Amino acid sequence: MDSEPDGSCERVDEQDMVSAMSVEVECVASRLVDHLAIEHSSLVSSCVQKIAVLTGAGVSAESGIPTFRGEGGLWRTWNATELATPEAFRESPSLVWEFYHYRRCVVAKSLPNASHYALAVLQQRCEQEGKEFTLLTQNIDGLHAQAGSTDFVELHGSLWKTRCCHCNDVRVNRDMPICAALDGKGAPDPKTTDAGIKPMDLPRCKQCNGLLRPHVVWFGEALESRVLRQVDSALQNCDLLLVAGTSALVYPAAGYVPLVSALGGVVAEFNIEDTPASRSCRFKFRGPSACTIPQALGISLGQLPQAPSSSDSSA
Ligand code: BV8
Ligand code: ZN
Repeated sequence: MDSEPDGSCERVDEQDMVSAMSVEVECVASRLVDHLAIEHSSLVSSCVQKIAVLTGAGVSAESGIPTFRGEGGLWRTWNATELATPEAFRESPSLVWEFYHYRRCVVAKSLPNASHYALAVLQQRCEQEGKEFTLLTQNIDGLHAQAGSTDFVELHGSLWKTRCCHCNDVRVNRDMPICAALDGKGAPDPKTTDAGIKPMDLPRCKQCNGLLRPHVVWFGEALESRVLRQVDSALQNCDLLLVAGTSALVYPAAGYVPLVSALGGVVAEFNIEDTPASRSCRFKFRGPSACTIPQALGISLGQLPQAPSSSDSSA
């Protein structure tokens, strides 16, 4: 990174970056640690003043949470895009609550992985260095918060919040099960018969006893205007966008990569394979994100807070 005599340097020194990084990085842990630590610790170089990160289900895959399109993306005979809709909830609130109860059970047993921790460390670093940093996640699992990320934007809501269909009261709810009728329900096996729970026995609002729904954005529903404003301010004049673990197929999030690239920002993609977003990405880090994200950020795993191992959790 050549600096100008006055110390300022041209935004993202094209040639250096391209020549230094025009290799698709295969994530072969040991060999790469040295390589990346040397080569890429400048991914977030002094020229980069405004950083945004967009994450998807792939960053939680190594925490044991099935992605939407990967292995385990099907629940019973349904794929998530069919059940995560207002129509499905209108037709069978019991079935949809079984689906979300199952996901709450899976996530409740999961811990953040190095992807989540490295992004929390990146946020701290950026704040120390006076850089603007915004984490945008499509994930509703809350693992970014558990890893120490703060003020991040949950584009599609949270598994751990409910909203009343009658009075719109929104509140955090970590009760497991969220209501007695769902206890032991939600099994993903296609042979499982739907519980057919009566609406009065499903989660009810403490304010008005109305039917509660998960406080998530379903397909066909708009994102909250507050969230859209936060996205806007994060992506305007964004120097560097890190996009991790997303298939870039669901909008509006899938549009953020080409947008930043079109606005002259640099995009780095972390994924185990190419996606429709890859063509807008200057850097492609291929491999499991719990490996590639810490390396590309020059964060050695030793620096990451270790998720308490199972023996600790019993403490
Ligand atoms: C809306 C919450 C409008 C609920 C979710 C334009 C074109 C086409 C369609 C549309 C369009 N605009 C709108 C649409 C319709 C729709 C849409 O995009 N449909 C798609 C399917 C084509 N969008 C909407 O409906 C949105 N709303 O547009 O409203 C509107 C406006 C005004 C008024 C009324 C309406 C709402 C979209 C949000 C839906 N809710 N989630 C819930 O979770 O239950 S979306 C949900 O699915 C997730 O949040 C996420 O966004 C998406 C899943 O995608 P990913 O997270 O990327 O996961 P996926 O499994 O697909 O991929 C994982 C990736 O990780 C893979 O690439 C894999 O290779 C990689 N990977 C795996 N392991 C690893 C890894 N990478 C690294 N390391 C690993 N270890
Ligand atoms: Zn209510």
